[in-house]
Amino acid sequence: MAEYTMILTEMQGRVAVIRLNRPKALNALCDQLMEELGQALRGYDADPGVAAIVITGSEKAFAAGADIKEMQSRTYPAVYLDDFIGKRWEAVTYVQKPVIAAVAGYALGGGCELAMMCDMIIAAETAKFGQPEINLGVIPGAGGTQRLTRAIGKAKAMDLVLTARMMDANEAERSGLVARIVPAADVVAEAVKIGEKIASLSAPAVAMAKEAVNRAFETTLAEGVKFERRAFQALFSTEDQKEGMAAFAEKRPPAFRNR
Ligand code: CO8
Repeated sequence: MAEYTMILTEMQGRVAVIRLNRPKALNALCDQLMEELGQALRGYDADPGVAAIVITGSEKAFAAGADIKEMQSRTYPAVYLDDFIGKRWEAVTYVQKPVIAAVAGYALGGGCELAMMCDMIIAAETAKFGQPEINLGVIPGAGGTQRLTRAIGKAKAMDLVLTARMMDANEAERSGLVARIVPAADVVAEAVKIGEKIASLSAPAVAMAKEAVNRAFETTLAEGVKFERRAFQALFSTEDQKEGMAAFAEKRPPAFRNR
């Protein structure tokens, strides 16, 4: 197992939990933290013992954004040549297994963007979401203007991005950003429970379901529906489809074998 200094990792059954761990900086997402997160995500995605991944932070902050102190002196040529954001930040979007963000406290700027790159957000009652980059003389740079707008619509996205206003968990749930709200003490347990449910299902079906839903963000309705139909049809080539349907007919729980 790799040595990490800015994240903590543990397995809970077949669910991998990655905890962002820079408490003194409210989990500000510096380059090293993002490198470590990417490495952990790639490792878990390749590990057949892992069915789902949870990313969480601390009670006070999921992440208070990209590391402002690390960014402040950067120049355009430097961020351009380094592909700042691209390489390091998009690792989570390449993961085939479901990734669940368990958010307590602040999810601001790059922290909100990281949560939105995950497949689902479970929020503690204490969660606060925002894109306050405008206060710093910049704009969201890791997909915030795009993913937030698709998730909650133009009216609220403009409100947040132009004014730096934060949204609490209730507003985020009402607006469609968040799947569930739970008491702060339960946020990781709830996300792990979802991961465990996923672990009991057929991995090829889970991966295709995730890919198909994500396709809705990338393409037209007609293309998305066509993609879904092909994926649905392809699943008839799996043993798990035969098992799942036989188990239903025989009134017994299915025993999926991920093939
Ligand atoms: N970067 C660096 N350090 C931070 C950050 C951050 N984003 N957020 C907090 N910290 C540090 C503080 O500087 C402070 O450190 P120190 O004790 O050494 O002074 C420590 O964390 C605790 O913070 P506060 O004392 O400010 O704690 P409060 O409880 O008073 O306030 C807040 C909490 C409201 C969350 C406040 O810290 C805050 O406003 N933070 C900044 C939020 C922000 O602007 N986020 C957006 C950052 S820009 C961004 O994310 C761009 C994304 C672009 C894509 C990604 C590219 C890599």
